[in-house]
Amino acid sequence: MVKILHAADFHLDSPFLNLTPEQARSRRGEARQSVLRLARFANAEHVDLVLLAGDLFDGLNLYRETAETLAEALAEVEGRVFIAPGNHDPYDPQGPYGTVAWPENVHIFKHRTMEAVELPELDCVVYGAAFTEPEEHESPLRGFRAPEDGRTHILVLHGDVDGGRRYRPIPRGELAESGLTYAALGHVHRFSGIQKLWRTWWAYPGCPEGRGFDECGPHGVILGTADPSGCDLRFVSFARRKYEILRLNVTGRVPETALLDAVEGAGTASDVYRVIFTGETAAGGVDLERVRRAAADRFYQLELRDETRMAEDLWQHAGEDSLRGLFLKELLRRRGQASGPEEEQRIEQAARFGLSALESRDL
Ligand SMILES: [Mn+2]
Repeated sequence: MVKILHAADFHLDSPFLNLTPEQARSRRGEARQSVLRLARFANAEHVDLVLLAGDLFDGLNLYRETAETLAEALAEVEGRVFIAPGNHDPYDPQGPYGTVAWPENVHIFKHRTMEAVELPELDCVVYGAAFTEPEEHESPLRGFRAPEDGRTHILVLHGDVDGGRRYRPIPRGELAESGLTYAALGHVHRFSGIQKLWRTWWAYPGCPEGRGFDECGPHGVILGTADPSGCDLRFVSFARRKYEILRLNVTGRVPETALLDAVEGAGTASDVYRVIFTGETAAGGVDLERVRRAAADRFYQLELRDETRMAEDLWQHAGEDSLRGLFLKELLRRRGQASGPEEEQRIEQAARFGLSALESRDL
């Protein structure tokens, strides 16, 4: 039985979206730290093999210290480490995989064709291949078949199970016929679930940290055991910060109270939140600055959006014999002829600005 930890798509030195430049810099530092955290976690779990399925670096023009930090962190791993470079960090003799002094326990796959590393002490063979260019159109699994010899056969590979041809297509049929015990894949940024095709288990762990609102929810790594008779694997949440999008209907509620109630006890201080207010509000809409003052310290970063509609009863003043009535009547007419939701939204905005202006003049 082999104990494994499978991770991928660190994308170290990513630009990080939706953060201030200082926060982005600090997050790049955290990302490097998280590799050290991963190494220590592997040791605490007595892992034999750490399988890193590519895109560890976001690009090859990375900060040199990032690759060195990764090498130092991986040197702490008591088990063996296997790296299969991906489309963002293809193997290049002049690049970080070729030039940094990687510790002895780290094996980096360097070729686009399949290579096998035998580990007799574990009764195990680890296979892998690298991207050597930003695109690879061939599957190294074509015609591949691991022998049925009572050993555990593990693959580490960056590629695309259900995608197009550009980033190394991995046909499901080839996985099913591979005879592999486990295929530790990388490329897809969201945990795939632990999958099985015929006798071969496979999974994408996703990236261990979300990097933007397109990578919301839990992120982590895969931990467990592999054995010729099967695998016992589970997802372990590992992200230090989560990205979340919260839609909050504030009809009849004070927006900052609604927000504080919604996250009460949720431990959001490390998380990046986008809060979208919906529902109906008074003419002025949501006072986002006031919400920010009341709630910003509950989050690492808080982004606020007002997508509320003006309360329907405000439009009822459209019948009045007053400047406000005439103004609303004209906007109602235009709203009736609006070409789509975008124009309706603009008319809504116009009504809000107009009404606040008129109200403050006390007509
Ligand atoms: Mn990729």
